[in-house]
Amino acid sequence: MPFGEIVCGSPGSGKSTYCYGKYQLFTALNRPVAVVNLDPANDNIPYPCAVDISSLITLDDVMDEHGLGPNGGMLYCMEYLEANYDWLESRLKELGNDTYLVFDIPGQVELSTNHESLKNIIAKMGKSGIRLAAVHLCDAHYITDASKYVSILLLSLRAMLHLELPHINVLSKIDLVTQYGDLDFNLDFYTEVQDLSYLENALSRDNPRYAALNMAICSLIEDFGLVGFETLAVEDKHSMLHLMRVVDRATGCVFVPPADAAAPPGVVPASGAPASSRPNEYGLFSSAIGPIQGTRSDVRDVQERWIDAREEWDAYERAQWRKEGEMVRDEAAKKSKIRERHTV
Ligand SMILES: Nc1nc2c(ncn2[C@@H]2O[C@H](COP(=O)(O)OP(=O)(O)OP(=O)(O)O)[C@@H](O)[C@H]2O)c(=O)[nH]1
Ligand SMILES: [Mg+2]
Repeated sequence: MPFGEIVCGSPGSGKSTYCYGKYQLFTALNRPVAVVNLDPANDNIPYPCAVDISSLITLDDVMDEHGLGPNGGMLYCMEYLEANYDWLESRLKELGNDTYLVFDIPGQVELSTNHESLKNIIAKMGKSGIRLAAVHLCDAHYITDASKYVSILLLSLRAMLHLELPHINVLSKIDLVTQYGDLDFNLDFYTEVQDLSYLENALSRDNPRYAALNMAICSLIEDFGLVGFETLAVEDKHSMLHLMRVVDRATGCVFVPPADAAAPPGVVPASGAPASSRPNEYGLFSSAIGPIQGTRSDVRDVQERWIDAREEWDAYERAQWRKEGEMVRDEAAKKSKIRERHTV
């Protein structure tokens, strides 16, 4: 049964970059992965694209032919894809059952909040046995302003209610959050979405006219307790690994490598038994079983890494990379010396 994720979110929230990061991470872990581009406006696709909507329909053609602007054209493309779902289905089938599918979705928020086509396409994929989760990216800089934070809470809730998938909201580009000013609270306040009444002061300060309305929205969101956030810094492998575990758990995906799979670089096999009959040791990072542990699995860790002690961590990581680089260089020099000795 194929598993996968729908990567949605507002324009520029980091969807395509995350899809590429996921592709690189899975490739490093020897997990078969394919990225499907469903954004007909994606001109510079950063990742190797297994299926591209542009081979079915392009935004430029739609705009020329039907006299539509870019937004209307985008909706038309999604409706066209829905009407021609067979095209997508046959391409997904070619990728096989074991390939993890990552769908890069256009940034128009109506696609994930009120337009029907994406939802219908997802329902059709569900019927063909694909188990999907929605990963909804919101730019983390919105949490630096209380009223903008309220709007991403609402947007996330709308996307959850509309898409009806296991849903993970993510504050993306968390590494940049300090550039937009100080946070009124610790990061866990924003990710756990509890005690929103504390926002009252900030809301009255930033947007006094609608403070009461904003507070009413907050209490509604709090009452239902559906919205929460993970965090993401796409260049940070710990952050990517943590999010991968969260998504795997949401879809129920447990990755077991095939018996003849090579271990990812640096992994030492513990026994001679075939991988399929051992505990999932190569896929430790990939397992949806057990509590989610590891670096950056605690939001206080993320707070320390990107907000409280960012510079110290940057310096530490630079030193680690330098050390790793030196080790690789020494290893390569040793190998070339041995080769030279053998050739003499
Ligand atoms: N610092 C930082 N920059 C990021 C991160 N993720 C994405 N970006 C940058 O954000 C910008 C937008 O990223 P995209 O991946 O194109 O965003 P998108 O959501 O696909 O945009 P649209 O397809 O236009 O909706 C790019 O310049 C990325 O390099 C991140 O985790 N950290
Ligand atoms: Mg994109």
